[in-house]
Amino acid sequence: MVMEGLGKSLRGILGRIGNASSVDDDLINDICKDLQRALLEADVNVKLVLDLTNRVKDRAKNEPPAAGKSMKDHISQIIYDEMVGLVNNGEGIQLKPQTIMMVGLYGQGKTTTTGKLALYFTKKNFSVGLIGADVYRPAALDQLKQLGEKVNVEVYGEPGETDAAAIVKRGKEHFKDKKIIIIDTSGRHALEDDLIDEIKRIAEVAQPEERILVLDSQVGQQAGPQAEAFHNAVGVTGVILTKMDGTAKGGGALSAISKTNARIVFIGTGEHIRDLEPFDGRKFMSRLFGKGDLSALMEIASQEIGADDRWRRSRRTC
Ligand SMILES: Nc1nc2c(ncn2[C@@H]2O[C@H](COP(=O)(O)OP(=O)(O)OP(=O)(O)O)[C@@H](O)[C@H]2O)c(=O)[nH]1
Ligand SMILES: [Mg+2]
Repeated sequence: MVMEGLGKSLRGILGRIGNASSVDDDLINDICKDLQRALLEADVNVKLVLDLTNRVKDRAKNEPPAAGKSMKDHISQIIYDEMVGLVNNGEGIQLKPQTIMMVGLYGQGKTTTTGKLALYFTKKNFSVGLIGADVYRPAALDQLKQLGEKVNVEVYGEPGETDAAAIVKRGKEHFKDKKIIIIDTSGRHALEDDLIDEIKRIAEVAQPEERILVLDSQVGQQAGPQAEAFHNAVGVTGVILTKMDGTAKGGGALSAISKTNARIVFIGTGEHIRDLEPFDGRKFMSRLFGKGDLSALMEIASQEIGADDRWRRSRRTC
């Protein structure tokens, strides 16, 4: 899978730095090329990729390593920091009255995450109402109602009604005194025109401040086109990456945020209603790079080059 390939490529880049006999222009240029290739293959926007590698080169050239750090450590740290910067591209969800619309393909975790968000906002002392606008799957409303009961939040739904936008219109009216309204929408196995039409109509009626793309962390190279289609339809403002409790590293999120310019706001870490964590770019990147690899590599790298030599050599790079 391409996205797991990203983690592998990133680990390969750190490995290449660790194994190099010295840090010089050629090495920096080569690893920047590897980094470009890895990110472009992961569907990250060309401009973002070029900006990132230019910053890596610039910093490698102009920033001295911290005391006691080898050039290898230094370069690895710069790459890691810049990758964190790529995913840390905005604030979390604001704690203010608002309407939040969930979108995403079938089974990504929209309904579960709607329940989790309801709990999150009630804990912050907001009144919350949930609207069940999935008219596609018959059991969807019951699933949402069960979640609503768990967190003591009212769910508005109209069994039998097939017009999702009409439900949302009446649901918003019903919840006019609630501070937070969250709309659960239906999914499909693949991107289909009727789904896109439906969410467009819902967004028109609901005027949601947040349009959240719910993305399963296992989604690989399809993450980019999916995100793009939802973004073209409703303008995605945020991404929630679900099922991060599994083995997937969530590299697809990079393409999703690259296509939408949205930020990742939360990650889902389990099936339970409490399993929602604010997104942490450093944690995410450590996982993508492969836990422990960075610090282990830095330890090896730091033993190889003498401290006095480092800064002098670094000035010759790039
Ligand atoms: N392990 C794990 N499972 C999750 C997480 N989020 C959702 N799930 C599970 O994923 C499955 C699908 O979740 P739903 O919330 O029904 O997904 P959906 O996007 O609403 O699906 P549709 O409405 O059918 O499009 C369920 O079995 C959830 O329990 C998560 O963060 N971790
Ligand atoms: Mg659902």
